[in-house]
Amino acid sequence: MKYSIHIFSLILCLFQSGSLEAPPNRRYLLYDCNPGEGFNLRRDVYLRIANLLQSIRSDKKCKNDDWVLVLPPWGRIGYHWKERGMEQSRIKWSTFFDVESLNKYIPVMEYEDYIEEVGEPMIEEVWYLQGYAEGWTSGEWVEKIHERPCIDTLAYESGRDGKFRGWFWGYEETYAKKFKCVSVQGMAKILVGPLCGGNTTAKSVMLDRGESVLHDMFGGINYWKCRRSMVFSEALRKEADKFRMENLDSNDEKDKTVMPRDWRDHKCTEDALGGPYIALHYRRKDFLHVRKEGVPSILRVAEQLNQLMKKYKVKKVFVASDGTKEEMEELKSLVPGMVMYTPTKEKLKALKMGGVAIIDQIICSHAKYFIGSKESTFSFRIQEEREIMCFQKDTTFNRFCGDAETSDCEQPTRWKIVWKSDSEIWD
Ligand SMILES: Nc1nc2c(ncn2[C@@H]2O[C@H](COP(=O)(O)OP(=O)(O)OP(=O)(O)O)[C@@H](O)[C@H]2O)c(=O)[nH]1
Ligand SMILES: *[C@@H]1O[C@H](CO)[C@@H](O)[C@H](O)[C@H]1NC(C)=O
Repeated sequence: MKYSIHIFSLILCLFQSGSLEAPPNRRYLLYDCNPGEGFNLRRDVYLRIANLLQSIRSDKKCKNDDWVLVLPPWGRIGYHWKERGMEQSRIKWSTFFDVESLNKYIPVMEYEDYIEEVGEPMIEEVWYLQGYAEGWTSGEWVEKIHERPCIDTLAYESGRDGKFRGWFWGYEETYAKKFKCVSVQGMAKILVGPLCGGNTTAKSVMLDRGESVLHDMFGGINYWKCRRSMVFSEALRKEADKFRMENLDSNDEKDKTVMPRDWRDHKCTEDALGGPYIALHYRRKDFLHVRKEGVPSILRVAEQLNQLMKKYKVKKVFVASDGTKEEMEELKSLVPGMVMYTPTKEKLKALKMGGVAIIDQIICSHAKYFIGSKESTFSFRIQEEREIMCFQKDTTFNRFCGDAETSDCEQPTRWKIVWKSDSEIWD
């Protein structure tokens, strides 16, 4: 009796450790971005590539293939995630996002599951997306795509074994069998033809510099469907909710921001109210140099925050910022009602830069009134989150004017959600 149980669990074990069975017509789309791109722009590139996958899956030429998107692990991306002494590589998407929710829009998988399914850390082809060496020749913008010689120095090198090595998210064993440069000018959809039998029969293709292609339809139905599927991970939502509850007297029932378990079931039937606080995303650091005119001084911000708190009859203002400790202390001295999310060292290590950024974004997105920073993708993502939760436009698309600007400076524009069906938009 005892024996048979052991043998049984041994067999089970063998089954579980062997590589997972993939359907025979499975094909994998992988992608990455320029290492300099930050977290919030990368979230935008996900939408473009996810919708490319969606187009591939609904294209007749590809109907015999079962394409899946492999999620590029997070790491020390951009200029901001380089914190010393913090382990930040090979971070799974599930650390930040609810992968089950992503899967309700298109099939996705984590990179490590890909390796397991394929049986080795190998990608058949890497296509390095680039522009055209000659630029725009005719002056007229036309969509085009061609295999071309590489313009930049190679980011991938082939070794004596004929394998291409490069940056694969810190997975040093990973290699590619083939590498080429592809000049492209156009929307993501332009890749459907070449990927669907036109130029390759490879089972796995990675598009590097994925940010080179544009949205098929910015703000269209698929843009928003895909955006809504990017639900944050449960752990991060819980942490943010706990903070709202304990520090801002805010919870979803009271604030009318309850979201269904399945994002596909959500509709805007009434406006969200938000918690009894206003929120500010105050982007500083490099913006103090590169976007100087759009960044208001601490003094000016303090004045306006105090006015807004009166106007909205609240005692608290939540501030998310990449400013220094000194800058934030100065602001706090002028705005006593100011609250920030400041994790302990240990917690920061566990959450990583991305987790803290998301928690800040969740708290900002639940405020009664939100003010962002000019041209910050970090602020854009908060505005989208509020659009999705059915906040009124004028509580969401705001920014403070820079000190040298007039007080009627241009405000951010709204990205309107379209709830209609695809065909109605295209007709
Ligand atoms: N926690 C937190 N981090 C922030 C905040 N503002 C900026 N950051 C950090 O700085 C980075 C800057 O934004 P990124 O999204 O990386 O870069 P980006 O896409 O160029 O965004 P912008 O430069 O804001 O347009 C974020 O990823 C965060 O790590 C903030 O309010 N809170
Ligand atoms: C696809 O193949 C055609 C014909 O060989 C070639 O002209 C074109 O540049 C290729 N495109 C891509 C994206 O590889």
